[in-house]
Amino acid sequence: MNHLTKCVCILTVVAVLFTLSHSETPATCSVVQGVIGLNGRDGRDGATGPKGDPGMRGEPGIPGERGNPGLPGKVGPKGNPGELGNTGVADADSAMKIAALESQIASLENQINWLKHVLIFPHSQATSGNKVYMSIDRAEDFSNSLIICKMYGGILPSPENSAEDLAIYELAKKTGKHGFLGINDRQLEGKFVHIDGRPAVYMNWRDTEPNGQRTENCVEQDPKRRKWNDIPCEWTRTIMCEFKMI
Ligand code: MFB
Ligand code: CA
Repeated sequence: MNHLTKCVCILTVVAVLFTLSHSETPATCSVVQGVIGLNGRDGRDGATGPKGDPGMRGEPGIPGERGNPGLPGKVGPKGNPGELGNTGVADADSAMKIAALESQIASLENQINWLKHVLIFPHSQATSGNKVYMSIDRAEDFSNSLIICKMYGGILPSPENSAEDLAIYELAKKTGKHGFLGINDRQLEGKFVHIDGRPAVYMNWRDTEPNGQRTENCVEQDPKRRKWNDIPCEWTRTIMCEFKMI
Protein backbone atom coordinates (compact mmCIF):
# COMPACT_ATOMS: atom_id res chain seq x y z
CA MET A 1 0.00 0.00 0.00
CA ASN A 2 1.50 3.39 -0.88
CA HIS A 3 1.83 6.45 1.35
CA LEU A 4 -1.12 8.50 -0.08
CA THR A 5 -3.56 5.71 0.38
CA LYS A 6 -2.46 5.31 3.96
CA CYS A 7 -3.09 9.07 4.61
CA VAL A 8 -6.57 8.99 3.07
CA CYS A 9 -7.56 6.09 5.23
CA ILE A 10 -6.33 7.71 8.39
CA LEU A 11 -8.18 11.02 7.60
CA THR A 12 -11.40 9.15 6.92
CA VAL A 13 -11.20 7.34 10.24
CA VAL A 14 -10.47 10.62 12.10
CA ALA A 15 -13.35 12.38 10.45
CA VAL A 16 -15.79 9.65 11.38
CA LEU A 17 -14.55 9.57 14.93
CA PHE A 18 -14.82 13.40 15.17
CA THR A 19 -18.36 13.45 13.87
CA LEU A 20 -19.48 10.82 16.29
CA SER A 21 -17.87 12.53 19.23
CA HIS A 22 -19.48 15.96 18.50
CA SER A 23 -22.96 15.03 17.37
CA GLU A 24 -26.11 15.93 19.65
CA THR A 25 -28.16 13.15 18.60
CA PRO A 26 -27.49 9.94 20.11
CA ALA A 27 -25.26 8.30 18.02
CA THR A 28 -26.86 5.68 15.93
CA CYS A 29 -24.58 3.55 14.30
CA SER A 30 -25.40 2.40 10.92
CA VAL A 31 -23.12 -0.25 10.17
CA VAL A 32 -21.40 0.44 6.95
CA GLN A 33 -19.06 -2.24 5.83
CA GLY A 34 -15.79 -0.54 5.67
CA VAL A 35 -13.53 -1.17 2.79
CA ILE A 36 -11.68 -4.30 3.59
CA GLY A 37 -8.33 -3.28 4.80
CA LEU A 38 -5.41 -4.17 2.79
CA ASN A 39 -3.19 -6.93 3.95
CA GLY A 40 -0.83 -5.91 6.59
CA ARG A 41 2.82 -5.84 5.85
CA ASP A 42 4.71 -9.01 6.05
CA GLY A 43 5.80 -9.70 9.50
CA ARG A 44 9.41 -9.83 10.38
CA ASP A 45 11.10 -13.15 9.91
CA GLY A 46 10.71 -15.37 12.87
CA ALA A 47 13.60 -16.85 14.82
CA THR A 48 15.39 -19.65 13.09
CA GLY A 49 13.46 -22.80 13.67
CA PRO A 50 14.93 -26.09 14.99
CA LYS A 51 17.09 -28.00 12.60
CA GLY A 52 15.02 -30.10 10.24
CA ASP A 53 15.32 -33.90 9.87
CA PRO A 54 17.84 -35.11 7.39
CA GLY A 55 16.47 -35.03 3.92
CA MET A 56 15.79 -38.15 1.81
CA ARG A 57 18.88 -39.67 0.22
CA GLY A 58 19.41 -37.93 -3.07
CA GLU A 59 19.60 -39.75 -6.39
CA PRO A 60 23.14 -40.99 -7.21
CA GLY A 61 25.18 -38.30 -8.81
CA ILE A 62 26.38 -38.68 -12.36
CA PRO A 63 29.77 -40.45 -12.53
CA GLY A 64 32.67 -38.10 -12.08
CA GLU A 65 35.35 -37.69 -14.68
CA ARG A 66 37.88 -40.53 -14.90
CA GLY A 67 40.65 -39.95 -12.35
CA ASN A 68 44.35 -39.86 -13.16
CA PRO A 69 46.16 -43.23 -13.25
CA GLY A 70 47.22 -44.40 -9.78
CA LEU A 71 50.86 -44.94 -8.73
CA PRO A 72 52.37 -48.29 -9.80
CA GLY A 73 51.49 -51.06 -7.32
CA LYS A 74 54.09 -52.98 -5.22
CA VAL A 75 56.10 -55.65 -7.01
CA GLY A 76 54.05 -58.84 -6.86
CA PRO A 77 55.35 -62.30 -5.77
CA LYS A 78 57.73 -64.04 -8.15
CA GLY A 79 55.86 -65.94 -10.83
CA ASN A 80 56.22 -69.70 -11.39
CA PRO A 81 58.98 -70.79 -13.78
CA GLY A 82 57.83 -70.73 -17.33
CA GLU A 83 57.46 -73.86 -19.44
CA LEU A 84 60.69 -75.26 -20.78
CA GLY A 85 61.38 -73.84 -24.18
CA ASN A 86 61.96 -76.06 -27.20
CA THR A 87 65.52 -77.23 -27.68
CA GLY A 88 67.28 -74.91 -30.00
CA VAL A 89 68.30 -76.35 -33.28
CA ALA A 90 72.08 -76.24 -33.23
CA ASP A 91 73.63 -77.29 -36.49
CA ALA A 92 75.07 -80.79 -36.44
CA ASP A 93 78.60 -79.55 -36.97
CA SER A 94 78.53 -77.35 -33.85
CA ALA A 95 77.09 -80.20 -31.81
CA MET A 96 79.91 -82.50 -32.91
CA LYS A 97 82.54 -79.88 -32.11
CA ILE A 98 81.04 -79.35 -28.65
CA ALA A 99 81.03 -83.11 -27.95
CA ALA A 100 84.67 -83.40 -29.04
CA LEU A 101 85.70 -80.51 -26.83
CA GLU A 102 83.86 -82.00 -23.86
CA SER A 103 85.68 -85.30 -24.38
CA GLN A 104 89.04 -83.55 -24.52
CA ILE A 105 88.26 -81.65 -21.34
CA ALA A 106 87.36 -84.87 -19.52
CA SER A 107 90.59 -86.49 -20.69
CA LEU A 108 92.66 -83.52 -19.58
CA GLU A 109 90.95 -83.54 -16.17
CA ASN A 110 91.86 -87.21 -15.74
CA GLN A 111 95.46 -86.61 -16.70
CA ILE A 112 95.67 -83.73 -14.24
CA ASN A 113 94.17 -85.94 -11.57
CA TRP A 114 96.77 -88.63 -12.26
CA LEU A 115 99.55 -86.14 -12.17
CA LYS A 116 98.34 -85.05 -8.76
CA HIS A 117 98.37 -88.67 -7.63
CA VAL A 118 101.87 -89.26 -8.98
CA LEU A 119 103.08 -86.23 -7.06
CA ILE A 120 101.56 -87.57 -3.85
CA PHE A 121 102.24 -91.28 -4.39
CA PRO A 122 105.87 -91.56 -5.47
CA HIS A 123 105.62 -95.34 -6.02
CA SER A 124 103.11 -96.75 -8.48
CA GLN A 125 102.46 -99.94 -10.43
CA ALA A 126 99.97 -100.24 -13.24
CA THR A 127 98.03 -103.42 -14.08
CA SER A 128 96.98 -104.93 -17.39
CA GLY A 129 93.39 -103.65 -16.72
CA ASN A 130 92.28 -100.14 -15.79
CA LYS A 131 93.59 -100.28 -12.20
CA VAL A 132 96.70 -98.53 -10.89
CA TYR A 133 98.32 -99.25 -7.50
CA MET A 134 100.23 -96.51 -5.75
CA SER A 135 101.94 -96.23 -2.37
CA ILE A 136 103.37 -93.51 -0.13
CA ASP A 137 106.13 -93.84 2.46
CA ARG A 138 103.76 -93.59 5.39
CA ALA A 139 102.47 -96.31 7.74
CA GLU A 140 98.90 -96.32 9.14
CA ASP A 141 96.46 -98.90 10.57
CA PHE A 142 93.76 -100.40 8.37
CA SER A 143 91.11 -97.71 9.02
CA ASN A 144 93.40 -94.72 8.48
CA SER A 145 94.96 -96.29 5.40
CA LEU A 146 91.48 -96.65 3.90
CA ILE A 147 90.61 -93.03 4.78
CA ILE A 148 93.72 -91.70 3.06
CA CYS A 149 93.13 -93.76 -0.09
CA LYS A 150 89.51 -92.50 -0.21
CA MET A 151 90.73 -88.91 0.20
CA TYR A 152 92.38 -89.25 -3.22
CA GLY A 153 89.51 -91.07 -4.83
CA GLY A 154 90.77 -94.63 -4.32
CA ILE A 155 90.40 -97.66 -2.02
CA LEU A 156 92.80 -100.20 -0.46
CA PRO A 157 94.10 -102.71 -3.07
CA SER A 158 91.42 -105.36 -3.64
CA PRO A 159 92.78 -107.85 -6.19
CA GLU A 160 90.10 -109.83 -7.99
CA ASN A 161 92.47 -111.94 -10.08
CA SER A 162 96.08 -113.09 -10.32
CA ALA A 163 97.16 -110.23 -12.61
CA GLU A 164 96.01 -107.62 -10.15
CA ASP A 165 97.56 -109.56 -7.25
CA LEU A 166 100.88 -109.65 -9.12
CA ALA A 167 100.82 -105.88 -9.74
CA ILE A 168 100.27 -105.27 -6.01
CA TYR A 169 103.12 -107.65 -5.19
CA GLU A 170 105.40 -105.76 -7.63
CA LEU A 171 104.48 -102.51 -5.85
CA ALA A 172 105.20 -104.01 -2.41
CA LYS A 173 108.56 -105.25 -3.74
CA LYS A 174 109.43 -101.69 -4.84
CA THR A 175 108.94 -100.38 -1.29
CA GLY A 176 110.08 -103.60 0.40
CA LYS A 177 107.21 -103.07 2.84
CA HIS A 178 104.04 -105.06 3.69
CA GLY A 179 100.82 -103.25 2.87
CA PHE A 180 97.16 -103.76 3.81
CA LEU A 181 94.79 -105.13 1.20
CA GLY A 182 91.15 -104.03 1.25
CA ILE A 183 89.99 -107.63 1.86
CA ASN A 184 88.90 -108.35 5.50
CA ASP A 185 86.50 -110.42 7.71
CA ARG A 186 85.79 -107.70 10.30
CA GLN A 187 82.01 -108.11 9.96
CA LEU A 188 81.77 -111.92 10.01
CA GLU A 189 84.63 -114.19 11.12
CA GLY A 190 85.94 -116.28 8.25
CA LYS A 191 83.82 -114.46 5.60
CA PHE A 192 86.39 -112.29 3.74
CA VAL A 193 84.89 -109.46 1.67
CA HIS A 194 86.06 -106.50 -0.43
CA ILE A 195 85.72 -102.91 0.80
CA ASP A 196 82.38 -102.63 -0.98
CA GLY A 197 81.07 -105.76 0.78
CA ARG A 198 81.28 -108.15 -2.17
CA PRO A 199 82.58 -111.63 -1.16
CA ALA A 200 86.29 -112.13 -1.96
CA VAL A 201 86.34 -114.90 -4.57
CA TYR A 202 90.01 -114.69 -5.57
CA MET A 203 92.36 -115.24 -2.57
CA ASN A 204 96.07 -115.98 -2.34
CA TRP A 205 96.80 -117.12 1.27
CA ARG A 206 100.13 -118.32 2.54
CA ASP A 207 100.07 -122.10 3.41
CA THR A 208 98.87 -121.91 7.09
CA GLU A 209 96.76 -118.68 6.68
CA PRO A 210 94.32 -117.30 7.59
CA ASN A 211 94.85 -118.37 11.25
CA GLY A 212 94.09 -115.33 13.40
CA GLN A 213 90.42 -116.12 14.07
CA ARG A 214 88.85 -113.01 15.79
CA THR A 215 92.23 -111.32 16.45
CA GLU A 216 93.40 -111.10 12.83
CA ASN A 217 90.62 -109.70 10.62
CA CYS A 218 92.75 -107.78 8.10
CA VAL A 219 95.10 -108.95 5.35
CA GLU A 220 98.63 -107.92 4.32
CA GLN A 221 100.49 -108.50 1.09
CA ASP A 222 103.93 -110.03 1.74
CA PRO A 223 106.69 -108.30 -0.30
CA LYS A 224 108.83 -111.46 -0.31
CA ARG A 225 106.44 -114.29 -1.02
CA ARG A 226 103.51 -112.76 -2.93
CA LYS A 227 101.24 -114.44 -0.42
CA TRP A 228 98.62 -113.14 1.96
CA ASN A 229 98.59 -113.28 5.76
CA ASP A 230 95.81 -112.26 8.13
CA ILE A 231 96.97 -109.77 10.80
CA PRO A 232 95.38 -107.47 13.40
CA CYS A 233 93.67 -104.41 11.79
CA GLU A 234 95.23 -102.19 14.48
CA TRP A 235 98.79 -102.87 13.23
CA THR A 236 100.35 -100.27 10.90
CA ARG A 237 101.49 -100.98 7.37
CA THR A 238 102.82 -98.88 4.46
CA ILE A 239 99.90 -97.28 2.63
CA MET A 240 99.03 -98.77 -0.75
CA CYS A 241 96.00 -97.52 -2.68
CA GLU A 242 94.06 -98.78 -5.69
CA PHE A 243 92.82 -96.25 -8.29
CA LYS A 244 90.71 -96.83 -11.38
CA MET A 245 91.99 -95.17 -14.53
CA ILE A 246 89.07 -93.59 -16.37
C1 MFB B 1 102.94 -114.20 11.18
C2 MFB B 1 101.88 -115.19 10.77
C3 MFB B 1 100.89 -115.39 11.87
C4 MFB B 1 100.38 -114.06 12.40
C5 MFB B 1 101.52 -113.15 12.71
C6 MFB B 1 100.99 -111.78 13.11
O1 MFB B 1 103.81 -113.99 10.08
O2 MFB B 1 102.44 -116.42 10.36
O3 MFB B 1 99.80 -116.11 11.37
O4 MFB B 1 99.57 -113.51 11.41
O5 MFB B 1 102.35 -112.97 11.59
C7 MFB B 1 104.92 -113.12 10.39
CA1 CA C 1 97.85 -114.84 10.38
